[in-house]
Amino acid sequence: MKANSHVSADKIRSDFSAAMSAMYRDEVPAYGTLMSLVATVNAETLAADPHLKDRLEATDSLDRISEERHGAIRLGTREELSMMRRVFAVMGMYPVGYYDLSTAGVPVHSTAFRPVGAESLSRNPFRVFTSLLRLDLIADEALRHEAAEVLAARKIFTNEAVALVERAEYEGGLDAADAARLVSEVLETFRWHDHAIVSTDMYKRLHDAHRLIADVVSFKGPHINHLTPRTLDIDKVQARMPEEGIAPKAIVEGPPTRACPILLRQTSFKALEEAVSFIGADGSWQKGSHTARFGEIEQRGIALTPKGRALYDKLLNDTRARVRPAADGSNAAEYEAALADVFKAFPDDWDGIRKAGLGYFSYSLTEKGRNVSGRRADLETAIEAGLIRFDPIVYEDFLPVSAAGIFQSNLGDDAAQDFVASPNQVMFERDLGATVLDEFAHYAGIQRASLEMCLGIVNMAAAAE
Ligand code: OOG
Ligand code: NI
Repeated sequence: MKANSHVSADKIRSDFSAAMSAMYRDEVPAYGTLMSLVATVNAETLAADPHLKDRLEATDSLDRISEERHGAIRLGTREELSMMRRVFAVMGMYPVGYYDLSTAGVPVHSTAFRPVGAESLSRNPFRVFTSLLRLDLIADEALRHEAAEVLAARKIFTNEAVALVERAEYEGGLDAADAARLVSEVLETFRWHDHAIVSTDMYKRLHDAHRLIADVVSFKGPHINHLTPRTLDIDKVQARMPEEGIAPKAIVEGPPTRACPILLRQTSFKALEEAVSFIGADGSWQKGSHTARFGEIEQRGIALTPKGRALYDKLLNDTRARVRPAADGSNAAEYEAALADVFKAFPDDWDGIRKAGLGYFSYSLTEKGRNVSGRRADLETAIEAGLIRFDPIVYEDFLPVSAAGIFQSNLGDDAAQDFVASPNQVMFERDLGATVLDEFAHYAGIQRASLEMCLGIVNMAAAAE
């Protein structure tokens, strides 16, 4: 097949995220309500701030502002994880970052499959936070074996999906018809199944070990557990959820509201209790329920350097030492006040963040810089002379503490449980069949390349004088 008849990975990803969105809205009506609320608030925010509108018009496509930015799934075996990696690669999504959630009482470790590179991100930024269950963290040996057996017997990908992925790998891409088939075949993997593959009794035992284990092991496939559109005003959406009849989690995860947003703020509505049938002792179906699926929203800010991230982590810990947010929301206002107060220690102007080495920036030449002549300049001189400008690089990844907060509120707030912290990136990468991209190195690389380009041009011009 000629390579030029292949559709781009970006297009397959866009089609896939659109298909997933339609399926999820259909399966979880409250999610559709959240989507409409987000669209309304985004429209209001834009109408109230023409400056914001101009800025977004220049950098993002406005018509896609309220679309999904991410979703999440939880896998059971290494075979599932490595196949998922191959599926996402066809969609231009690659594993970035390693997240150990055992520290937060959740027996999984994770990565984010996402587009890498400004152009792919701007075409469609959809990513999937993908967790792998760690049966090694389950104390009950008998249960561990049973769970492993159930997982080994299930098949989460259709034969057609696997065949299409193999074709894409072999031929370097897919034509339009195959790409469309891949999207619909892969969608099957993420679909909800209201008939479990375990008995009521086993579900209960899995659930008692950890609710998340029951969620991963009991079903035919790794149903998408949430989707997350982008909001321009997360506080407003959080405040208005109850008016729309959906119950938000107690607090917005992540940093406080700021003039210069950092990292990622996110919140969700609580997972819904859904009817599920389990296999009865006599082979008939028994009615029961399961709680897993929810809707989330996110607002992103600047990517932080290791130094900035360490400061963020410290301030978040300090806040939580002062006020521990209660699951029922009873001290949410107090927590928010403490968060805002503690985070005063984090500079809240772009140049302050830059000069303190806390965030990553992309440098570019100004109009004046493009027509530069004269003396050689170092970066600070060139910025002061108005030759070079800097813009924050958006954080495209996730935050383990926030992720744990999201997991926790959606697993039921009584599910908090302690595991010994045991990050195992080596094991994760072996199971994945690839290494994950280091997010810090990646942002640093973008910053460095932009800087070298600018200084190169400024100083080349000076040298030519
Ligand atoms: C994933 C939670 C992580 C986020 O936004 O931090 C996540 C899960 O619940 O499976 O999506
Ligand atoms: Ni999420």
